[in-house]
Amino acid sequence: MNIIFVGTAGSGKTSLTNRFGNWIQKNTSNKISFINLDPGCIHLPYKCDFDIRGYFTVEEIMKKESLGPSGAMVKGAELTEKLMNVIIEKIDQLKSQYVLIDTPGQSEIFVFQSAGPTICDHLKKSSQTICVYIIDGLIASTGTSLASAISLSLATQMRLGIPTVNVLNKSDLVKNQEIDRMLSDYDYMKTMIEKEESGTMKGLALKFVDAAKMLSSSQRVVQVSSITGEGMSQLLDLVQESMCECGDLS
Ligand SMILES: Nc1nc2c(ncn2[C@@H]2O[C@H](COP(=O)(O)OP(=O)(O)OP(=O)(O)O)[C@@H](O)[C@H]2O)c(=O)[nH]1
Ligand SMILES: [Mg+2]
Repeated sequence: MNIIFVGTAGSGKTSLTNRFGNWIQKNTSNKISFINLDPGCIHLPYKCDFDIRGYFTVEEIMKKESLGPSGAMVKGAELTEKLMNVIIEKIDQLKSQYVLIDTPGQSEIFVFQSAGPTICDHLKKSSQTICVYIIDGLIASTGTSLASAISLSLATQMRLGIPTVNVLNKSDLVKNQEIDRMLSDYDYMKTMIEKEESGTMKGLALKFVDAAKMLSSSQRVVQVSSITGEGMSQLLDLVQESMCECGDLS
């Protein structure tokens, strides 16, 4: 199974890839592998089985092509797509039960350039492939902010065409009962939005939640912390359940 970690810049993709991978290694007998598809990162907490930086880095592209950081990331996505056969072959050779794939800093690079959808399309042909969409707990604490984060997750699912589960990361920093209840019950999230908003904003946020209820691979959002390790077992359950229920979305 391939598990692709996607989320906004700094949401905790790299930390969760590492923590979740280590948790699976310690608590199950399954073989895991780590893949880094972020050419812009400097430090990684895990040892890669495949590292895109072995082929190019954002820094190199910036110098060579006289580009700024975002332009270089876009160029990096194009180069990644060209390497797709190498990446897919490497993943197939690993023969791991869980292949954890870390993606570039800004999620729009992986999701909205063609590299991400193309890679997912090929990965899902050889093995079950799922996206873990990471919501940054620090920027999503009200019903409305959660609804807008969920809208990004839905857009990600639409682009990548694979089952997508939502996690709220950094739970060590954002624990409260309202969030707990909203994440386990979309109807309660709607009740909170009714209280927080009025007019068009309310209507829009409520529609996002309805879409999530209808389309999400799971009716719940698991809370995780890459610092304390909270939620790793629940995340594995969520990933497995969603794969069984959804299969391929195409
Ligand atoms: N408290 C807390 N901090 C976290 C958690 N996960 C990540 N962080 C912190 O958030 C920051 C960003 O984490 P990364 O794992 O690098 O996030 P990322 O999404 O890979 O970042 P980019 O690839 O640069 O977009 C770091 O300072 C992490 O230590 C968490 O669960 N709890
Ligand atoms: Mg990262």
